[in-house]
Amino acid sequence: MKAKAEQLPSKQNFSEWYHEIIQKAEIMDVRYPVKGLYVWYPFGFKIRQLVYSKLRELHDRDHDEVYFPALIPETELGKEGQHIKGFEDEVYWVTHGGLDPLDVKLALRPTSETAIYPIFKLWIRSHADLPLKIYQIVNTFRYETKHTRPLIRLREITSFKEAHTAHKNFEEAEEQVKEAIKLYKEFYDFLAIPYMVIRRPEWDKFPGAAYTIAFDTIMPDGKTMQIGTVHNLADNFARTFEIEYEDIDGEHKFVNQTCYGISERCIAALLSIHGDDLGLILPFEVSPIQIVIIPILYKGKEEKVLKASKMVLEKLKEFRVVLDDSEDRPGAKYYKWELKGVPMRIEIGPKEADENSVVVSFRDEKKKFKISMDEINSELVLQWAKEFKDRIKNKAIGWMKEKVRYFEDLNDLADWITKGVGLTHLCKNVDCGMKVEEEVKGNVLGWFEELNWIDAEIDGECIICGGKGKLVAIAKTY
Ligand code: P5A
Repeated sequence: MKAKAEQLPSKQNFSEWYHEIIQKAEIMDVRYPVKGLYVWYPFGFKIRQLVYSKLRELHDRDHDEVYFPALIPETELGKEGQHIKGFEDEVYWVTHGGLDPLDVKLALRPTSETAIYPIFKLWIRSHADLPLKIYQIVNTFRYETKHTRPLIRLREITSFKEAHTAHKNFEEAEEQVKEAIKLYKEFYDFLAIPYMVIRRPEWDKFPGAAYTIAFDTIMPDGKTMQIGTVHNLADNFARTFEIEYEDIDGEHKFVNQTCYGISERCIAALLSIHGDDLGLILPFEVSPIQIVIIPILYKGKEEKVLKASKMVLEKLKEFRVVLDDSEDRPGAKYYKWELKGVPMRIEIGPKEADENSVVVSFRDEKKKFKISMDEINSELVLQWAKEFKDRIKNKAIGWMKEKVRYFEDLNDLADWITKGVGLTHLCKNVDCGMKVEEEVKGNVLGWFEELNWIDAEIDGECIICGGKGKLVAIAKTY
């Protein structure tokens, strides 16, 4: 299982860098013999576990976790017209049980609306059953025809977190959309990943939704990646699946629903945005190893240095700490743990052992500093962890700001989106949207819901018709 310790390609060649880091840092084994399916290595799986336990914690505040089956009868999957139209090209079908053809074909879930909502019909009787908020973290299957890539475009999405909610009316569903956006913001802030919150245009919303709001981030090559979506389904699915409740006044009404999802693309973004030419850079909270202690061993002084190292290990045992007392040279040890993204390193040589001190450095900085061993405690480590996250977040925002530019000229916009994200103003007319996509050969991500780190005017003239427009992002996308 040992990955080769050769140098990584520079992150400037992002595609190669990504391909290599996924394997060298032992995130995924890409040798599984089915296209678009990959194997999680133990190290990658630990990152997944840490990231997803945060996602669970956030949902557990006011959602219940459930599990629905992976197989969906064709009769249910096909019920909602828009939904099936959106997914029919992507569904894997189970047609046989052994040698017997099945009476009703079964779809491997591409997402679970049509598995869950027939059961919502049974669970929801009265207004007292609402709101209903559930989620599951499961695998889903999509027969993707665009270029597949580990964590980014999968045919088996192994970590599909999908939440589904039902409410009394459209307004309450709309409130839930806002809640879900808040939840996703908290999640991505936790990972120090900058995002844009964008309302998708009509032609790019989730099949069956009234509207879709997406989280997009910018990858190192300037292309954007959708790292989560929140959909207001209104009563579209409720009408199809007859999900009704009895209101206080005895009247029967359809529920209004929302759903929102995040996949392991959140991990792809985490690795890609923070990593550098030396390897991964992981925030303290989601790093399988948070601190590495490296004893610098000289002949005759080993015992003292190891004793001091073990003392530090003991002091920090509440964290995920490794004392690397292997035979490797210090340089090889630095290389190994840098590649794995370990945020903090503590070195102890004979001099430090004598002085009762240690040398501390962080994965994102070149500088080292000395500190007395007595000063090290968990409060200080957590303070360092917070400062570390602030630094990598600010660095990511600073970098992304440079990748976003405003344009009033179509040719300039077309040139730029081969390198980054273009901003311009666009009206809501579908023809204008189609025209701009055609002219610049990119995607209209949609209209900004909020600007956070983006510096531009919300209102302006539509770049196509000159009418009243709002700020949009246009980009090449993953
Ligand atoms: C919301 C949850 C849904 O499926 N149903 C339940 C809704 N939305 S979605 O936009 O189609 O998908 C949610 C997010 O999943 C990621 N994603 C993928 N990740 C990896 N490989 C894929 N093939 C893939 N397809 C979608 C996107 O981040 C998307 O926003």
